[in-house]
Amino acid sequence: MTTITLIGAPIEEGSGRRGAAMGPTALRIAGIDTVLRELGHTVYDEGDVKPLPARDLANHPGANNLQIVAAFARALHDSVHDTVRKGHFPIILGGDHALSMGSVSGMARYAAEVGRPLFVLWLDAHADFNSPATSPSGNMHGMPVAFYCGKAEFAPILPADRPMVDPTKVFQVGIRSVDDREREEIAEHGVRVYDMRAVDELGMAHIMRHILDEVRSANGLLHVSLDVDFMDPELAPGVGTTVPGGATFREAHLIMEMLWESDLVSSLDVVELNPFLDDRGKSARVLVELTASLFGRRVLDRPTRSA
Ligand code: B3U
Ligand code: MN
Ligand code: MN
Repeated sequence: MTTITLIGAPIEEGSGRRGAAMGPTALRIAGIDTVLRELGHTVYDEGDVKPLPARDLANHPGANNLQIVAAFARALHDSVHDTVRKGHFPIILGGDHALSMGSVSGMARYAAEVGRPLFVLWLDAHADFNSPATSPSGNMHGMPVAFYCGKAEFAPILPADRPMVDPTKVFQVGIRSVDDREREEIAEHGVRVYDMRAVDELGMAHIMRHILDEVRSANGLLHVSLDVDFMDPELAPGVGTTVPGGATFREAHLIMEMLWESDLVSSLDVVELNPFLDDRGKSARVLVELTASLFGRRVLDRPTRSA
């Protein structure tokens, strides 16, 4: 059984609209701690991280709300790193996807300390590989992957000599909305993209087996970052950037069940939930159900994981 620490990150300034700051509360109300305890895990809730506004950074025309985004990134970098060093599994309750600048960087620091490669499974409609120079919107929730891979020019949000993630160890699944410059960047840096067409042609199980085999054979740590818009808007409408043609209920649960069986996952972000746009808590409940599947809830016992 796992010892889990919940870390709330009520950031919405990385997205272009209000509402995602209510995400951590909605996930708590939907009972994320209770389902994990019912599965036999030990759960601590740290409450919400306290951002310290990053007044050392100047405003940047290509990076909206840079100071507050940086403040959350710094706070999360430290708290995720501290949590995982204690031997706990961090679950970051978002909050918009800019928070992954901090959470993934904190995991990269830990991975470097223990001498293991960090892999990232990015479940999203978007590639989030923009930078202040390429972003069409300036919204920093479209930039975290380029940031934690160190592949674009950013203000000094975190130290420039921190461990970066190798972009060829980032697996993006469910992608269906990519900007022109972003498309060039992900190809140039070798990000491993399984777009929705790949999901349709190959099937989710095949893709996941491939990813998990690679992480296992490299003795890697695996950080999972789940953006609500990965799922089809019919299933999870509570997000500011819905894109049609997303993952189904079964595809999303299959991923989570395979992740649990793999025993490879070290950390999780649940991001972009906007309760203001949700349909009576529907998306929050779906996210809690998916988290339960990632932590061992299943229909039938299947002989794979030993723990
Ligand atoms: N690629 C666009 C839109 C976007 C990215 N991520 C989200 N939206 N959630 C951008 O603004 O970077
Ligand atoms: Mn995203
Ligand atoms: Mn997205």
